[in-house]
Amino acid sequence: FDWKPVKEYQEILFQKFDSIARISINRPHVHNAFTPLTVKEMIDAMNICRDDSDVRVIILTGEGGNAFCSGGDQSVRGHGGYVGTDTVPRLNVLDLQRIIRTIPKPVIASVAGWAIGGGHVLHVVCDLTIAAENARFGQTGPKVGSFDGGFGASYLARIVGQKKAREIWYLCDQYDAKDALDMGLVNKVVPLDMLEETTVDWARKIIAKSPLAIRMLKSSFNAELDGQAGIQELAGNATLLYYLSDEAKEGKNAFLEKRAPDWSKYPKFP
Ligand code: 2NE
Repeated sequence: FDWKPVKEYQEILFQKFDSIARISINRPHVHNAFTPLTVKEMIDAMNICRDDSDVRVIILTGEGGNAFCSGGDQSVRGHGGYVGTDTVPRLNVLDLQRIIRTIPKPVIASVAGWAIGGGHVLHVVCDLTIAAENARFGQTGPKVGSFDGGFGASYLARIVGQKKAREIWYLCDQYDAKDALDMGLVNKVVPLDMLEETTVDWARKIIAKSPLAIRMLKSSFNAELDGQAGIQELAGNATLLYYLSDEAKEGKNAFLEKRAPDWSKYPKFP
């Protein structure tokens, strides 16, 4: 595929091709563990994707073929979080999770090799996951002195069920691609050399659908689970649609023209 760089970063690649954005962690020497900078760069790329109306689907992946992401880089884990050059301890991957969750475009995790720890949670929060046959999944938190009780626990439990989610966290076992498919943790398993092609194929199938319908569906799936924040997201989309209507424009125009709005001409539905 003719991926074209969108912006240069230190720890990720950010490319685009045919309305598909590709954000890839580029730290294969540590199985694509993330630092605060990796996460900051991913957030920046996601924000660019949000504003770029030509981007319809985002692929999240990792360089090298051996790892999607191995979670937080333990070598920069300090007192209270992961520490970057600014010396501030952070858990900014939680901000990234929320952006993946709420960006009004589908995010597909394309997983080759390890998706472990905080890296596993990243694929969990993506809308869809395509796994290569060499993919291996699991949480390590309780082994290395960490845990993610947010989407990493509650949304995981929504996907695989309470018993399985507790098993994944309490035992910290590793699961291969077939195990993951069997428990509904991934959507499809393909040979490694078909991973990118299949992921792009799925992205293209989504792109062929109504953008607003896909946007409304993503926020609707979230709304059921995300409480007030989920309702806000869905309601924001309702407001967007309302702003497109003549009825809403009449309200604004009447205010600016200092007259009473005339709602009589707009259709009322049963
Ligand atoms: C992923 C796994 C099981 C792979 O094992 P293996 O044997 O195939 O590879 P190896 O030799 O362990 O890893 C290759 C190199 O990558 C580094 C290793 O230290 C090693 O470096 P060298 O010895 O060659 O110099 N590496 C791998 N993962 C790393 C990491 N996360 N941080 C720093 N360096 C890493 C095995 O590597 C493994 O278990 N990795 C650790 C997974 C892990 O525990 N991640 C953190 C979980 S906590 C978290 O992510 C988190 C959270 O819970 C809450 C909020 C935010 C983050």
